[in-house]
Amino acid sequence: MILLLLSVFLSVPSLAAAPTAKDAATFMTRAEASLDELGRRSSFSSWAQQTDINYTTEWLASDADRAFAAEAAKLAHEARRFDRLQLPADLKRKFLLLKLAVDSPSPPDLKEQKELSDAKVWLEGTYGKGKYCPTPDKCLTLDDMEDVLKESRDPKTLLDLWTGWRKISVPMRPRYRRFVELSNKGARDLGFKDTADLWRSGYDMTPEAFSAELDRQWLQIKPLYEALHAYVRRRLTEKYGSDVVGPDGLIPAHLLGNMWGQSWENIYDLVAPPKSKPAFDLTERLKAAKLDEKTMVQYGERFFTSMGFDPLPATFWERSMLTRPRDREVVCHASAWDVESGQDLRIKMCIKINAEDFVTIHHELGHNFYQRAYEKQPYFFRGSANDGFHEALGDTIALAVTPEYLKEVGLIDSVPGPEGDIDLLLKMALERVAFHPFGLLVDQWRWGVFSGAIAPENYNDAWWALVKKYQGLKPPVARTEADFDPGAKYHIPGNTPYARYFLAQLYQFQFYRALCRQHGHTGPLHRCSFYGDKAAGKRLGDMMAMGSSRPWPDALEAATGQRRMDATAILEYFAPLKAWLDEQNKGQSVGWKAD
Ligand code: X8Z
Ligand code: ZN
Repeated sequence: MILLLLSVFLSVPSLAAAPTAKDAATFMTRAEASLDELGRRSSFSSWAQQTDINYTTEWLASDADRAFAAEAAKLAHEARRFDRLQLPADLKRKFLLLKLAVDSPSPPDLKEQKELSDAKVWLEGTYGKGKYCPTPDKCLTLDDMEDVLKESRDPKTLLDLWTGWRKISVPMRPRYRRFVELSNKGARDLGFKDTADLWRSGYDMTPEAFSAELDRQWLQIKPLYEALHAYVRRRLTEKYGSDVVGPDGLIPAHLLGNMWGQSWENIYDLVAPPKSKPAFDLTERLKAAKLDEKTMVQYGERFFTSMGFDPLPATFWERSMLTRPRDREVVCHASAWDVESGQDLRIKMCIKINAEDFVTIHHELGHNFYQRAYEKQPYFFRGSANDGFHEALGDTIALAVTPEYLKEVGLIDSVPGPEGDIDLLLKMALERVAFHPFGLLVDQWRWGVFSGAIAPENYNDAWWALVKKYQGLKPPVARTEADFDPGAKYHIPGNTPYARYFLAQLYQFQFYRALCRQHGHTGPLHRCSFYGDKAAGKRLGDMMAMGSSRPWPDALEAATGQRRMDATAILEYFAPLKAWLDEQNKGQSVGWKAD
């Protein structure tokens, strides 16, 4: 009798408070529809703001950002009632992705939500508008300065630009500090320890395991980086004199041809193997071929279409921003957009005709082709397996931009023989191996900032301690806490997580090696191109179409047969260079004083 009563009681819907898996699925359908709609508005507003920074577009972008973030937080709260249910794996995954939907989550208070979105938009806009004015009538944009950094070998000029650019971030400090507080409030409200805990929760393992995994990978690559660092340090000392590099072994950060010392390919001429005669200079070849910004992008597109991907839509060419407009302020830092779920793909870039931007174009198009590949997935699965996959895709293609490929498409006349291998590998190492420690340290800093391990009073010191530890670089002049040097790197004011680029460095070589093996390439790995290989395209495309529907090891396996992140592909690629560097470094000190 009691049992009977109980079952009658439980079957009355209004009293049966416990939700079912079906309720959870219905809730999720509504949540996806709502975020899809608000996300679209936010993307359009953000595009308008980043391609024309002014009071009105900033207002609109902030408003749409707040609306999206507030809705995501509200839904994540409501979703808690399904926490204890046994749900099918894909639905469970969507609930996790809902909690991770916003990188700087909304605090509960409306006023603070607005303050957070305003701070975000202001920080990014301040970076975008940033200029250094050496004289009152002459102001330089970042891209103006980058042109000089690439070419100039005058330490005074380099130092002036290096310090000049870092003036733009000084006013960011108080607002960044407040941004961190508000974002952490939002993260805690969702049940995370802080924003760093949230950021590290998107990798199908615990945040602690994720950090440990990155450290492990770095240890594998570190000897290669240190060999490159020691070699470059010696050559820079030869060029600039023995007082340039002190007894600590650290390289001054302004001499590396890049504003952040994150990649060093622009000083290739200074460090090229002594007797080598490089077969070609891609920048010079691109200029000689009279390429303009659009044709540069078309070369990139053609690589993808040769592998069987559909051409970019006509709207890509109509709506992308390929050059810096003269009549308005914009955020020039390159990005790829999917404002309308795979239908309206665009890039935003201030393209220069040079080798560095040729690679960046492939990088950005990788994002676009990825976005289109997963467009049919439900809202929460329209993403990559983890954020490192998105960053790796275009870089994988750029690895296949070999001399053999460049000859095939008519950009160079002859392919250097095996005697050119070290030159080619050194160039590539300056571009990619030099990047590893930077890829790691940016979020080491941010995780510390969000967790409170790095106090606001130490923002700058902590940054330079990490640069020293990982990159073995030092600021060319004394820095103080009146500076805010992290803010002079886009991803800090732009609030873009950075560990993704470190992951991408590993994944791209794993993808590349797997595609080369499938392609039947024998010979040294760095001479492999899969231009025109539709089977390689299908292999990548199948993985891309999975979106974020499966844990990342499943996606990695689909593309490579491997389920783990693995540095052996990079080490294999650079093995001949490592042997050469070790030979060059014989009898020289390698590494630097840690403190
Ligand atoms: O920010 C980017 C891309 C856009 S996702 C241009 N990259 C990082 C950087 O510039 O710092 C690509 C390499 C690393
Ligand atoms: Zn990217």
